[in-house]
Order: sequence, then structure tokens, then C-alpha cells
Amino acid sequence: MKERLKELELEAIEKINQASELKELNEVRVSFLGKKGPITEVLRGMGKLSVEERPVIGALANEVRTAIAEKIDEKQKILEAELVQRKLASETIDVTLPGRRVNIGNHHPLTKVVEEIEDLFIGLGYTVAEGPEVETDYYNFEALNLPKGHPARDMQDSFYITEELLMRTHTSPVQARTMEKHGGKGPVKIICPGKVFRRDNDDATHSHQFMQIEGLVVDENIRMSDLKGTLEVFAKKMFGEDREIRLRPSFFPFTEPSVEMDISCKICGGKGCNVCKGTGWIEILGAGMVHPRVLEMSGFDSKKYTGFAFGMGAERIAMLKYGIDDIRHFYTNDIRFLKQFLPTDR
Ligand code: FA5
Repeated sequence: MKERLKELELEAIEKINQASELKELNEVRVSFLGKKGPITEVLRGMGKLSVEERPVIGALANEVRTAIAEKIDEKQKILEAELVQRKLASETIDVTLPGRRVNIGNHHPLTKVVEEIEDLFIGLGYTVAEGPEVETDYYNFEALNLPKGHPARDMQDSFYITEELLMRTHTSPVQARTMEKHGGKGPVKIICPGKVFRRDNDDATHSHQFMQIEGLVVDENIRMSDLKGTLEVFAKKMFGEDREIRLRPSFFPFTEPSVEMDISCKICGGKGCNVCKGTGWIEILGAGMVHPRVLEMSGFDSKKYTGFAFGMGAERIAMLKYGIDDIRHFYTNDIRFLKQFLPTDR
């Protein structure tokens, strides 16, 4: 029995040495020291031994059991330490690696231009006003000196919803709505960006839905020179000092006198191309002195108050600013086009 115990010890030590995982080691523990293990069996068979042999074998069996248990504990510590090392190695973070790029959205070029124009006018003391996209015939036309049947209504082909409701064709109705709210008291100084809709045929510079930004100033002693100065400041800030501007006499029923402003074409440098239709100029806005009848209809005394107004096409401005050759790029959502307007730090 002594030999059997010695053999068991050697066998166990070999298995302990071979164990490379905690799980294996635990199996060795169960198989040698468990209730059904060989040492327990030896102890159970002690009854058959002589009285002299019993304490000797009993002591030896305990010794062997303790030796195996100690060896297992030792090995367990080694394996646990190895496991921690392996974990640390596999979870090492290389802080010098470049970060993963997170693709986030970006403002649409048109939104950027509109915000830039808003900021510019806010800096000049204007506030931002809004109005509905589905508008009444009254505010879109009648309050702007365009009674029903007026031939100038043909200048803006409209999408009608009912006889009295339409998709607004310009942002000028916000002029009438804002003046009405002021109850005949100046000053009024607003800009109004928003979507407008016309039954225009889409081409390089026309879209059936586009953005306008309206401006309106009403106060005592507002003159044409104030309008001209404002438009010049706007154009120089937006396009740079070197771009040419021209004002042409024009006609709008709601302003008198009226003008249109053109900017020299950036695409062809003024030589003529399909964007400027060979003229070297692109029309970006209509403007003028608010017609006395419009002031009166919105509750202002036209003997005391005068005002100027302008309405510009945001897409045309963005095209001139960035050298974009077709207005349809703004609405086709081609990612290759939109990506060109990412901030340079991304
Ligand atoms: C008007 O809409 C007037 N309400 C502007 C105005 C306001 C005049 C206040 C006087 C006082 P017009 O139809 O010209 O005007 O349009 C103004 C600008 O919108 C144009 O100069 C052009 O830049 C832009 N625009 C007009 N039609 C289109 C279109 N189909 N697609 C893209 N931009 C357009």
C-alpha cells in the first residue's frame, strides 16, 4: 500500500506539471483528492490492515494528500498569474494608433450660404422673420399690389391648391405679414429666408422649388441710396471686393422704382457660358423702394414712412460663390457633390 501511495503521488505530480489550464488542474484535483479518488479509496481499505500498519499508512496517506494539495495550489497560483498576463497582453491599448474616423453629417451647401447671409444681415441689425409656405392669394399677390387679373401675376407661374391658396411664389408675402403685425409703426428691419415654388422649367439656373431670402426695411427717411449701399455691402462681403456688380432698372408691382442686381459670372470669368447664358452676368436679386400702396395696405402712412425691399435667390448666390455650374446639383443629393463642402478639418 505504501508503494501504491508513492505511485499515486508521482502520478499526480506528473499530471499537475502537465496541466496548462486551470480547468485541467481542477480535473486533477477532483480525480486525485475527490471523494471517489484513489487516496480516499486507500483510506477506506485501511480496515483490512493490521493494527500496526494502520497508523503508518494513515499518516502516509495524509502526507501524500497534503503534498498533492500543496502542489496543486502552487500550480494554481502560477496558472492564475499566467492568465492575468495573457489578458493584459491581449487587451493592451496602443495609445499612439490614430483614432477611428467617425463619419458624421454636414450642413448642405445651401444651408451654409443661407446661414452666412443671415449672419451678415443680423450683423447689420436685422432680425429673422418667417412665413408659411402654403400662402393665401391675398398675401402672395393682392397685398403686394397685384390684384386678381393683374398681368404681372404671369411673371410668377404658380402652383395653386385652391382658388385662394397656393404654394408661395416668393418670400415677399412675409413683408406684408410683418408690416401688418407692426401696426403702422416703424422701424421694420427683417430678413426672411424660405422655400418658394414656381412652375418654372428646370434648367441650369432655374428650379421649380428654390430658396429666397427677402429683406425689408421701413422707417422714416429711407432712401434708394440706403438700398444701394446695403446691396453693395452684401455683395462685397459675400463674393469679395473684386467681383463686379451691376444694378439694372426693372419692374415689380410692389416696388417703385425697381432694380435687379447682377453679379459677374464666376464660372467663365465674365466671358459668357451656359450658366450666364453668354452674358457674363447672373441675376441674383430683385429690389426696390416699397410701393406706397403696399405700405398703405399693410397699415403704414406712406407720407411718413418709406422703405426698401429685396428678394434674392439663395441657389444663384451659392452657385456664384462656389462656382457651381448647375442648380440641380443642390437637389440631386449626389454625395460626391456634397462631400466637397465638408469642413477642411475632416
Ligand atoms: C421676386 O421674386 C421678387 N419677390 C423679389 C423682390 C423682392 C423684388 C422685394 C423687389 C422687392 P424674381 O422673380 O426676380 O423676384 O426672383 C428673385 C430672385 O430669385 C431672382 O433674382 C433669382 O435669383 C431667383 N429665382 C427666380 N426664379 C428662380 C428659379 N426658378 N430658380 C432659382 N432661382 C430663381
